[in-house]
Amino acid sequence: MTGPDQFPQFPPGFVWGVATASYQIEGAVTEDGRGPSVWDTFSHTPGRTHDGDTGDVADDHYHRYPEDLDLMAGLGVNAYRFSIAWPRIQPTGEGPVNPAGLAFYDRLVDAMLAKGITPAATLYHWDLPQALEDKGGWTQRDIPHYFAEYTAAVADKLGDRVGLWCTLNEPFIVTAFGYVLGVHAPGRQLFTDAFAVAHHQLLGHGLAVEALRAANVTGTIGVVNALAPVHPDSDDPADHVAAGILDTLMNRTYTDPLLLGRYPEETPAVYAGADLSVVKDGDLSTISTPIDFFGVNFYNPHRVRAAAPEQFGTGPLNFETVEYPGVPTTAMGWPVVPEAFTELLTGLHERYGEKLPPIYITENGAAYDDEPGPDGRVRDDDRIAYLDRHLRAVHAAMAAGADVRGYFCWSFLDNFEWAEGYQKRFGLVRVDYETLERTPKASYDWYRSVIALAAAVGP
Ligand code: GBH
Repeated sequence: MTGPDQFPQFPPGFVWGVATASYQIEGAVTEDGRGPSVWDTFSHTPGRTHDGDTGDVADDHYHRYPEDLDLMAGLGVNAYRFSIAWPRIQPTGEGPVNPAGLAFYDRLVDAMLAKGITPAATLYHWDLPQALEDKGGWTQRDIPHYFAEYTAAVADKLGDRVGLWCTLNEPFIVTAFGYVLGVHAPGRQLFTDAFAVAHHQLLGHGLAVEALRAANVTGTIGVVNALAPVHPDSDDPADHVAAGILDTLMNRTYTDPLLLGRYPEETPAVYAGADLSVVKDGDLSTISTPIDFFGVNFYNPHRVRAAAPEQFGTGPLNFETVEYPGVPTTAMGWPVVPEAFTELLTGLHERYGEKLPPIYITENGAAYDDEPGPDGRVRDDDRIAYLDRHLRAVHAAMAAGADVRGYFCWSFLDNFEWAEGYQKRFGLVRVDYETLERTPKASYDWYRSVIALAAAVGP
């Protein structure tokens, strides 16, 4: 593995950051008037998460954020992507704001700014107020309107200090994992309503952009998608068709309406049984309201082949995923294919051309089975190699013309990895879940030297 001294040069002003999300790190779930979210309900339902883990305490970041920001400052990052818990701001998702909830993020943002760290706030990283799920959640058209009201309340308080606003995190994962497969909160297994879940999230994004613009926020505005190239397993045309189905299902059904103002022609077939009447006049122009940046989360590509149609979630999907031959995997079992990151970024450029705003890599990282040595130190060479190779892949895409402005490593701290609980660790900093003690891993030092090197050459 190459050391940071041989690292490719990123342009002056490139943003170096780390990312987290509220329910994964905060804990303090009943404090200062926070209401329950779908993740409280889901994680407290027996059998839903690994070992029954919940976010009740998580990293206790709600109380330990000063220490966390000290560690972040030590890393030298110039931005921090965190998320705001909607049920702290509005315990039932509607109505008057809870001042104590807003005050937490007010303190957090000021503490970041005092350290020269730009706040990058995500408004929705999956913790929907449970009261809104009780009304039907994202299947319902009033949820996007509640989301816009919540956004306006946050913008009113933080609009003068947040540098980057991310409306939604990964709407496809919410649709697929939360409402179709049922492996994430709210744990529903819908069929024909899956498309409504996708559409209403996208509409919520558009209305939130309008609310942020109306509030005259000083920061830039974007949305975050989990994107992945889909590769056919062979040259067989049927495998190419299969790859197209998954590409439409997970990527283009989200990126096309956001950037082109229309759904792909194939969306109704892929979201079989979709009730397209949920798309009302004007929705697509709201959804495609111009944004300032496009957030991309990348973990791994997918390889698929044609398969006999199986009634699965959204409909009869004629594909199955297969393994990448000869490729290492992370502790999640996800294949490590950095070239696909370059392909993804240059592919976005090709498909969307001048409709594509500048890109931020809002998440990229890996889980490994970290074992601390006798000195308590985690020597996570595998994570360093993953990050090294993926940053080089981003650089290669930039050399080929992709307009990437920054990179946020997932994740700053080990945290509650959703259905996988605390077993899977993505952090640059280790968390001991008995003592909640934080210990930087070798990857923390590595990332610090990458950032320091970039700072030494620019601006
Ligand atoms: C992100 O989601 C989330 O934003 C974040 O909260 C989370 O902690 C983090 O990633 C790590 O999981 O079919 O085996 O190839 C990532 C969504 C969905 C991306 C599954 C990778 C590959 C599964 N992921 N996907 S596989």
